[in-house]
Amino acid sequence: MKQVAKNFLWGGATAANQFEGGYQEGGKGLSIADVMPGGKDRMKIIHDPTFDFELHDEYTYPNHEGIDFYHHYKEDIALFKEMGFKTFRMSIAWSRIFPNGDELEPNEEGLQFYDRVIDELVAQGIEPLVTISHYELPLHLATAYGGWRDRRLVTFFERYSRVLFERYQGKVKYWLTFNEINGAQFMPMLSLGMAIREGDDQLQLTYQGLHHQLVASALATKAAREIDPSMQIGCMLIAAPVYPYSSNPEDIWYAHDAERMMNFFCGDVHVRGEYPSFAKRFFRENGIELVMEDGDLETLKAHTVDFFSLSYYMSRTEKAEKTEDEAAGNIMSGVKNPYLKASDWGWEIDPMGLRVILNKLYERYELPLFIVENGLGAYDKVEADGSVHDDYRIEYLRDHLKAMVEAIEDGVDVIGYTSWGCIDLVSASTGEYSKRYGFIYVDKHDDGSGTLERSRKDSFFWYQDVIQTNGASL
Ligand code: BGP
Repeated sequence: MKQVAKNFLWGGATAANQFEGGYQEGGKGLSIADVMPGGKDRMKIIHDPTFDFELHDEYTYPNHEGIDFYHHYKEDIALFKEMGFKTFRMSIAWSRIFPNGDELEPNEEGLQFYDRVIDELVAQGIEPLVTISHYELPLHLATAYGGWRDRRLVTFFERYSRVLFERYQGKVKYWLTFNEINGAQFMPMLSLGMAIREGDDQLQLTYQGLHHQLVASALATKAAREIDPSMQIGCMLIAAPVYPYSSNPEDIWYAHDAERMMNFFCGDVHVRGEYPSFAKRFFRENGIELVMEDGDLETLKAHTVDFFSLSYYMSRTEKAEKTEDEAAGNIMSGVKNPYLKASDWGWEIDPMGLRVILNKLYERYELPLFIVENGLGAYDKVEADGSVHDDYRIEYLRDHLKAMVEAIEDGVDVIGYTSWGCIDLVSASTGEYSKRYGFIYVDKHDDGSGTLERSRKDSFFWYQDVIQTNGASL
């Protein structure tokens, strides 16, 4: 039986804005996630760069309550422990620590909440894996500064990161700077907190904003090394192989170009410390001129990441000449792949794609890889006795974990796996509760009803077994 390394980091992943709730407790300010409505307009708004970042009476806001981890954290961590988690990926809500984002001093009450959570994890022997920014920019930075278009956010982010590193040194070893940083290329509004106004050059501003984030990430990495050199800082990208639809050389080139723009554009800056040549050509041909400060290029070069983390949900298939027949993807879409089935939300299921992209990333970067998101969003049915028979989720996860094990056999250094939404939470793209990923069911529904009671799905026991046998039971 194939197993993974003894110290492999099995666990689950979450993001503050999608599960904490308590959106105005403990002095927290509003974040951009707090103005994302639930319901059918969510997806439209995420892709609408002209969004106004305001609360509207006609909408509901599921992120305000999430699943109330804010008050249930002890119970939830106990369940993670019961499953055998070695690690737990969480994010810190920037607006709990700096309610407006631009203050000089942090909000002590916000820090105390994370003290409690992190201390509880450490007490339970679970290694915290912390994302510093996961689609939850303080709202004030979006409305008063225009989000990451403004260079001053680099300083605010660095200040915020330093506060976290100082507070949690000795307790948190693994850090991720920006969740899915390459998401900026597909949905600048959510990733960069940046609305596009009349007269704006969207492409220029997107890559300028991304440059600011990349510099901010490098400066945070520098800060971590100054404060506690044993910290491990990772980048985090949405990763996917991009397949050519056919053997037509035009399709092959198109897919190759799309693949490197998606995976290696930010990856190269994070790992190699420089913009790749294809990025420079892209800038040239699209009239993009990055405004840099003296020392930016040196900063990027000097403070590269220790490991590479990724989310993987699906592969992408591209053809040079597109038909109407498009697949609905996770923030990026290609054409439908005739060999793949899709989830209820149209996300194509492709375990082999995980093996492919892990190999590609490792061959290029030779850094430890950490899969920090993967999973199946599905409708669950609760039986009369309270059980949830989620064999579809087990099948998805088993197939992906098997592909991961194959990649490890190929020689890829994968150090951990945290399944996305290990406890049911609010979907980022649809704002639904009913798009569930968890091993733990939470009684909370799209109309806002529910007791918030937690219960174990079949997948809970399955994953417990996988962890206990260190992958041998797969
Ligand atoms: C990733 C995000 C997560 C998460 C996940 C699943 O892109 O980092 O925040 O939500 O996708 O997506 P969704 O919630 O839209 O199903």
